[in-house]
Amino acid sequence: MDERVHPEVRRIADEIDTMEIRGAATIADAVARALRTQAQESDATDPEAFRGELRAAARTLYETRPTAVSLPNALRYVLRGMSSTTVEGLRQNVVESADEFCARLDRAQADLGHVGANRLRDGDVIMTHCHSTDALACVEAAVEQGKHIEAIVKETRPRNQGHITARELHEMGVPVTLIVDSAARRYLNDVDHVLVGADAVAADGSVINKIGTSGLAVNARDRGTPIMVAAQTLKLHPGTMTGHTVDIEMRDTDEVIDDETLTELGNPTVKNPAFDVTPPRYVDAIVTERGQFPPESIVILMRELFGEGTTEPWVE
Ligand code: RUB
Repeated sequence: MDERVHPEVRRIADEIDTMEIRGAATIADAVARALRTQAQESDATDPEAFRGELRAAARTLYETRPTAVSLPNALRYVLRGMSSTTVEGLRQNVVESADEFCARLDRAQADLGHVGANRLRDGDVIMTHCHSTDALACVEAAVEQGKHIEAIVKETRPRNQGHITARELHEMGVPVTLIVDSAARRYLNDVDHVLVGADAVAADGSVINKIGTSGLAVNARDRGTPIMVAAQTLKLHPGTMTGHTVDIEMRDTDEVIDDETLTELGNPTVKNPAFDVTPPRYVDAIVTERGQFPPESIVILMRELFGEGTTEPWVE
């Protein structure tokens, strides 16, 4: 562990690792705030030492979870704000960039919510997978417009993030039916939209989201149920424009089964991928704060936002 990294930054990195802080947008917000803390608490005496500390903090945060591109996108946004030639100036740069990033994130989610709400009609039933603040922003905006929305919520094994979704929908006044993941196809006939979030969106329009999203999308397409992905532009993966693939996180097997049961079963191999890739042909619309896009045309927005790729700012 790099000694230059502030204990508060390490604590946030640990909480991302253990998923106390989770979900792509929430992770992005947390890492921007962590860099802010590193800058505020830094006792570096020269600009190069200050920059080195910030890069070390960014690397620690970067190495927590590999799939949500919002994490490196947030680090990039904050670090690229460092333009001053003095320590005090750099500190100010980081604080301002981090604050601006978090404010933009909140605004983008609210704007995206209104775009997504326009796809939902009064009386619609949605089916959700995992817990996505971008997806829930669409439901919240629809409810605020006076629409009655009901939800069928998949529990989302192994970590049951569907429980968080169920609670938050209940708090919005949305009637919830909770189902086990394998019951999704059974209930798709009762559903007007599948509504999910994204950890990353690739240049070809593929959507990387919680494991099980792709199976749900294939089933939904088979039943003719539209699939809507709520993903603010922070989820667009710039590296995929130049052929990089998205790393799918493999998590501990103890999330799936405890050691005692595993032994009883004769120690089978257990695999626990956290995310999967839904090809663009199974997605009807990607809803962003900049409007809604058919997945195949998301690359146009990516070119506009990112231009040509550059090296990551936390690389020395
Ligand atoms: C969370 C997940 C969410 C996306 C989008 O996975 O897959 O659908 O991160 O969330 P995990 P948001 O629980 O493993 O982090 O819309 O809040 O960014």
